[in-house]
Amino acid sequence: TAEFEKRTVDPAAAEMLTAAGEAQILTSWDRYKAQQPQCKFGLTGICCRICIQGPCRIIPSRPGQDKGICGASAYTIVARNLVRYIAGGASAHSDHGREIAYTLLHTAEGHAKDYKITDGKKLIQVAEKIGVATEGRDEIEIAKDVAVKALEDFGKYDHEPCTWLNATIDEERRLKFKHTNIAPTAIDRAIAQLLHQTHIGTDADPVNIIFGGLKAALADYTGMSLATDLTDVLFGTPQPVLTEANLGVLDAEKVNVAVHGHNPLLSQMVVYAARELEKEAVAAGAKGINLVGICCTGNEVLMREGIPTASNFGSQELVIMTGALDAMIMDVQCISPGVKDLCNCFHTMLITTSNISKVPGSVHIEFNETTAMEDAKKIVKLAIAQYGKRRPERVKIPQLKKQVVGGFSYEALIDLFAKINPDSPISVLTDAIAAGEIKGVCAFAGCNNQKTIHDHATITIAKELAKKDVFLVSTGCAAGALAKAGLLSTEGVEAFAGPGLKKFIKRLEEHSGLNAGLPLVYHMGSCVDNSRVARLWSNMAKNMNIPVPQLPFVASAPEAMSEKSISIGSWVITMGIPCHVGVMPPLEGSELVHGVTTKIARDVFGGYFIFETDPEKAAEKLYERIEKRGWKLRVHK
Ligand code: NFS
Ligand code: SF4
Repeated sequence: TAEFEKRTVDPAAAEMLTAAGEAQILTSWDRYKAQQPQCKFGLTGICCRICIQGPCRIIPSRPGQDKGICGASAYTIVARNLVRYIAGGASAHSDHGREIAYTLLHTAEGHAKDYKITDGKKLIQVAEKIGVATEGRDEIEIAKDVAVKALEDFGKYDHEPCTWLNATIDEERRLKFKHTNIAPTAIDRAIAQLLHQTHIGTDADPVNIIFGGLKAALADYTGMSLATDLTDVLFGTPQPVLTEANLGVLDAEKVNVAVHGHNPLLSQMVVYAARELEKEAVAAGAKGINLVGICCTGNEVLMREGIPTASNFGSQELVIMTGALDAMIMDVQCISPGVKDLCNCFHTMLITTSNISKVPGSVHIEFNETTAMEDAKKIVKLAIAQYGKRRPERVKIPQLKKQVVGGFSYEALIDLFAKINPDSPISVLTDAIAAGEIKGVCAFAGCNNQKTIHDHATITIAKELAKKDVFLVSTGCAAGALAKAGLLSTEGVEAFAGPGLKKFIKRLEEHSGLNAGLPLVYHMGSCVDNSRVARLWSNMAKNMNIPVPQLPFVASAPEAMSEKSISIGSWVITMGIPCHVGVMPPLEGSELVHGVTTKIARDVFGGYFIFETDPEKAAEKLYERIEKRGWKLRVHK
């Protein structure tokens, strides 16, 4: 298995890769290899295909080829390519948010009978935050107004910044975004404008293009903030929950169903449907239904329902490789079409549910909010029927899984801190930083990327920073990597926390009143839930009476892959947070653009990108940033 050790550090994935190799089944690891060498023009961002005179590829030293046919310079091309990723990411996140907002609206209007307002307290908090009246009003009325406000953020026509943006940032950032003209007034407008701005012959100024990109990135932030808020209203705000992660969560004796994708409107209904159909699974000869999660919709149901995680993005095909998965239910985003090839090798049924997300050869059951429960049941019944087609001799589940303590929404973290300091919960964290017990906070986010060893960088950096007493939180597929490595469990604290961090966590644990120990890293949810992370740093800064850019808080996307990860990283830096990215995005073709993202951004916003592909060095750089900011704070006290 020496060869496979270089592909992943996840032992269960390694076992399945060996099995795939023996069965000559190709996975994304093989396809990555087949793509080598990847084109240098593309890798460095100097291939332009924005108009069909292209592709234009830039060779700076060759006269005539140092510009595109239209005369676009390398810096224009690199900047345009980069920000178009942001447009893609912001579209994906915010469209997901829009669907949640519509469902809340239709729930309030009585057209989506299977949904309800689960967290009325959160609804009131959100209403107050965005200026919707609550006094003496019905939940339903408030919910309707909140939903309308959310939908207005997509297309309102006044010139005020988006409501969810304005309501969640401090005065210092409000002015900063105003002066740099990057506060979006409507999400859709910011994205459309960015596509316009980067059309051939519109904007050639790389700095202006990047600022247009940042506006769309803040639109991304707006979309995900409202998505998190309204999802909590519909399905409940996550509370600490005990579960497990890795392929060992599959159960050979049960109907195994995976929810894969992003939108909890579907996965949450599947959870309810599976509970109701337990008996039918038993009638089909199974011991019940075992629901597992993949990617961010998995994170959504892990956070709220304790559904175990089977894999993150990188190892999604390998869940099917176990031969024990009866159905994979997908909605939107990050579902590799390659899963269908694996399904063809086994009995697994791939069920698509969204009219914008289909895979040839799979079963399509359109999921509608008006018939949500009915649709979810139909889907789960298909999975139960599929169980009978499983070939037991082909079932091979790696017996590997780790305990996970998840469910740390911002509210759950605050509740935890409140056990120690009920008057000012967040002070528990900021006091520990001021005292030097913990050095600061690092938030892990993002994906897996075949350009890196699966899960390796995320785990390495987390361990290094834990050792140095940095408090760690995580979202997305990074949380999946940490979960599978046992870092979202108390086992992780014993093994990797430095003395200060251990003391801090143990103190929380003593007061927690939970019957499970606390984890090393705090799982804050899916990628849209990076809005929870932003809430954490905003309130820390407020409590410490400093602007966010002075806070010893850093972010890291060690295995960034998707357009969404680029849009998130971009708003993270505008908020004043240094953000490490462990994969080189295509911008080395322009020193100027590279400089803007790593240096100019620092001068303007206080946040900036740190590109570092070596995880050990990345950990050092992140720690250095935390140290420097923490030191300044302590000196000025
Ligand atoms: Ni985030 Fe989640 Fe995973 Fe990356 Fe994809 S699932 S929304 S984009 S790959 S972390
Ligand atoms: Fe080439 Fe300009 Fe067209 Fe890009 S926009 S493909 S650089 S001609």
